[in-house]
Amino acid sequence: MGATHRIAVIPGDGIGTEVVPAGLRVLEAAASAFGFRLDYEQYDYASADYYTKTGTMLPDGWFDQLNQFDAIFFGAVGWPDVVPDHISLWGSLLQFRRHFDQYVSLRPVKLLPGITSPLAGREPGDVDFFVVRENTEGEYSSIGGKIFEGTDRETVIQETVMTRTGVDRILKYAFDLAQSRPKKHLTSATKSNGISITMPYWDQRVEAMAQNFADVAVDKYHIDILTANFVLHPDWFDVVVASNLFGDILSDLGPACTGTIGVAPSGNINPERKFPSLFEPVHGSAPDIAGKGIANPIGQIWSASMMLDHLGETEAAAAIMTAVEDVLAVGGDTLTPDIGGTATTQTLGDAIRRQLET
Ligand code: GGG
Repeated sequence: MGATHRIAVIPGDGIGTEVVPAGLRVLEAAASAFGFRLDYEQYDYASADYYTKTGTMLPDGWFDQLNQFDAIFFGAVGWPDVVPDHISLWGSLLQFRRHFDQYVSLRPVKLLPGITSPLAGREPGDVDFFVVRENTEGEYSSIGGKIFEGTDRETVIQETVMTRTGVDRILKYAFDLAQSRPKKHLTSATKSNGISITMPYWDQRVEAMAQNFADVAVDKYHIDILTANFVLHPDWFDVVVASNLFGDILSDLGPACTGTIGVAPSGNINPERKFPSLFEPVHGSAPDIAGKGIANPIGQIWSASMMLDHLGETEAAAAIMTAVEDVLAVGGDTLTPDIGGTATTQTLGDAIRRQLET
């Protein structure tokens, strides 16, 4: 038997509770096919149900509890009928990202076989890039305040935070990734004509970092035209690096251009491995389809593959993606409605698990 990996499982809210079991069944199949062990512990916190019971999203001691694990396998958070979104997000996922210093959000964007892109004429291979999102600072800051509340002069302010350490380390990660890929092409997103202090600072740090990567071609775009080019020319991109907010937006738009956000995975990564990294689909809890059993499990299963890759189980990680692509290429009855079928979450998840076992 190979290594044992300790995994904290947090399904969270809505379709998170439906796609996580599908991801776990695939992980189990990968572990037995490739001879390693997964020790899971499942937690009910970081959810609206937990908030209703306790008045808080996380228990005291969550940091020490989760810090014992090699990785965290997360579903989705958010149930606005019960907890305002900013409270559920700041009370859970953003705490994990900050306290475990998961400063890289790595989000692959790839057109998979059997999925029709809404962009005419695109084939698998045409769209295959990464969004690297800064994950611990930037526009997601809690610095600000409200004055003159309830009057005509009511004023709200929220600051963007960019530190040299924070900007340089995400740029270094993105440049390293670009250098490791055949195209060696990095695109940086800002809005440095309108946001006149933090964004030009990001641009300056890109220029400084580029000096260390002479073989990486660098493009800088303003976010507005960049989003247009995601739709018009997704084949232009290789590694796209952006601040917390812009990276979040780009990593929903990218997968939408490849047919569905339902397949999109992400890793919230602490590259130094000082703390556990967290793997979750890009999609949220999707209250509109939650409870119907029709959510696409591929974003969660692809996140499982990224988690195994991070844990050094590279063959198992690759085999999961081959199984996903094989099932999608056959198509038909096993696909969920978002990709043109009528199948349930469990049917598609089980088809991928069976493919992995063959
Ligand atoms: N699985 C992703 C998820 O639960 N997303 C909820 C959300 O609102 N995320 C915002 C963010 O990633 O910054």
